[in-house]
Amino acid sequence: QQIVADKYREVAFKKQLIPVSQLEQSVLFQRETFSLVKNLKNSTTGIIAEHKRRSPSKHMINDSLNVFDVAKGYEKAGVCGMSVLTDAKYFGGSLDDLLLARASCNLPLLRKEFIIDSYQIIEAKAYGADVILLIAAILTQAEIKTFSELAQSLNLEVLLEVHNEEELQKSIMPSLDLLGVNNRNLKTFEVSLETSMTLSFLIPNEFIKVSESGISSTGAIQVLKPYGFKGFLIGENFMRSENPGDSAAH
Ligand code: IGP
Repeated sequence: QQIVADKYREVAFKKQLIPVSQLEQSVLFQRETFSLVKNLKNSTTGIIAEHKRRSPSKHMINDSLNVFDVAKGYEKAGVCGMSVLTDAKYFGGSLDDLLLARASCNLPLLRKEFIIDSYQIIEAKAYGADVILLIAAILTQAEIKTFSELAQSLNLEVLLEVHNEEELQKSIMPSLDLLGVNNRNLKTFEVSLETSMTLSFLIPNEFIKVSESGISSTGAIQVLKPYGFKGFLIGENFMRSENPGDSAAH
């Protein structure tokens, strides 16, 4: 909840600095977006590879890499999409990271952010994202509806993240594209792949199922596939490597 409070302040400040009208005029805002859904449907591996320098649970992961190279490496490895953390305070990311990733590759890019305001969705597109993340734990049903419909109108895809059944039940709506189960409990930081397995049965088939966090082996992917998961969001496991693209390639 501290993160959410920080985000409200951050957005209020940014709105004054760069108004929406200015974001909407940017070249990237006008471009055609890439589809993560399409890539995942056509893939046998389903990997969404993340750029993450650090996290509140693991502190430093890897600070010595250049996003541009990481994005190139992931693209070369043939992943379906890339996730870029843009939160500075807790994850050491930035919108510049997103811009650099956009300049470096043609992968669908997910803006990994705590979205609590429409402004961040316009911003996501203006900085090169194709997909936005909405976290059910921090949003009301009405907010999920407003934000996902806005994203849809901008041709951005929506990955909605849940961690339990209650979050899932309140969130299911047609304006979502991908449903992600976060195996990490954001309050305790505990990770369990069981979360994905249990919730998989409750996710309607029209959504692409994504399993997020704590996936550290191809074995884990093989375990999750029979539960209908098409996407696997992996951060730390790749970022610990000196060359994340090489890790993502096996
Ligand atoms: C990646 P991991 O355990 O492979 O590094 O996890 C990703 O799932 C994780 O970074 C994440 C996240 C989030 C980060 C999932 N949901 C919400 C910040 C906010």
